[in-house]
Amino acid sequence: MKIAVVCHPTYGGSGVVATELAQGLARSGHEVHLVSYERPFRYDPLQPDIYYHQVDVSDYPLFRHPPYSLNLTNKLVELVEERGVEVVHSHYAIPHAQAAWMAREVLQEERGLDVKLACTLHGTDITLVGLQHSFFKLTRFTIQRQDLLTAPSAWLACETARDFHVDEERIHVIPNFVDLERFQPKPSDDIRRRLGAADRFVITHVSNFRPVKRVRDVVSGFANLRGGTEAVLVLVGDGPELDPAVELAQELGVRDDLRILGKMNDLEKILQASDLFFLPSRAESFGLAALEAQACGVPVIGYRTGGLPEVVVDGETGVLCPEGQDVCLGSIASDVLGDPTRHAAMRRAARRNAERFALVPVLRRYEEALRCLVSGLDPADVLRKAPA
Ligand code: GMT
Repeated sequence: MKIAVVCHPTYGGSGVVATELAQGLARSGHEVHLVSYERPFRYDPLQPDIYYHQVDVSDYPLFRHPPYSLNLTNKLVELVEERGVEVVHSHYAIPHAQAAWMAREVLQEERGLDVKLACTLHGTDITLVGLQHSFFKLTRFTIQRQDLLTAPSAWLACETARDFHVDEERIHVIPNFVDLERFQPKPSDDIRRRLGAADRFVITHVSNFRPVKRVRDVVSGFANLRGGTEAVLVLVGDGPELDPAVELAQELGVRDDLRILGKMNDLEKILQASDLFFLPSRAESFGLAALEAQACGVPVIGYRTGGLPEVVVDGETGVLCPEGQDVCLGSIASDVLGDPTRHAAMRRAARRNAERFALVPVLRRYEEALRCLVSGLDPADVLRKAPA
């Protein structure tokens, strides 16, 4: 197949899933065109058979806001006309589902070509941004017109069906996936030493530090560790909530226990050195970071919201507290870390749980669904049969 995969290049789960899927499809022999306005951060330019197309964003002085969606649409039209792309797979609806739909209109009208459209909804495109009045109607219209819609969790599929009036049967749940070779438990005394935690526990949070991640709860939860639990809090990633989180750490007297590492490519090294992972988001459609942590044998402490209960088995591979109860995050973390037998059992269960989301089987589900589209068949038939 000839597939265009469109994504945001920024530090975040949708870009990771899109890039790793594009690379996997290319390894399976498909011609894949990865399209974005910057090189996605997990993209490996040395991999053969994958073509990266950077969309030129018009900077004419008349435009205070460059019309990126139009440049992207034009690029997709070109890819179909010149490279014979058969299916456009958008990751994160806004503005990709709109651009793909416009490109198809142009191609049908001008050339009589029928490119297929697939869209993977990722989270805030549905739960936050797409619901904004200024986006809602166009988002609803264009997602309703995709030939294939997928969501990483049953929870997000349900939210989409309810808020965007899409028949829930039409939204197929294909979970996020993890490279179990890269993300695996490994002894990491050296990294622990470098974190100043040779004889302390390591609690880690990874995100793009946006309000939905509730990073202040990560810090207050950490500050609520009960007496005797000696730990450092490692923060990986960057975004608007980082500074307020550091200020809160200062106020709560735990600033010296923070290790602020910024954005990292070799995230697995930090996860392998971690004892617990904190992810108390307001609503996480899936929580790819929680999956990568579990693959490294790191139990997850978070809130029982969104799709996280589909990824973390409460009480076995981590603990999910009632939403907003940051005190619970700290006390549960102290309980787990204070009980080496329970902690070791959770570590093993976390790895086993992550094995349900291995890269290759998930990749095959996407591949079969896209193949159906291109052959004019209904992807629902193969997706219904495939294992959950
Ligand atoms: O940051 C991104 O790339 C998108 C982001 C979002 O804001 O929607 O992440 C989402 O997509 C990931 C991959 O499917 C999921 O694992 C994350 O849970 C999800 N984030 C949220 O729902 C907040």
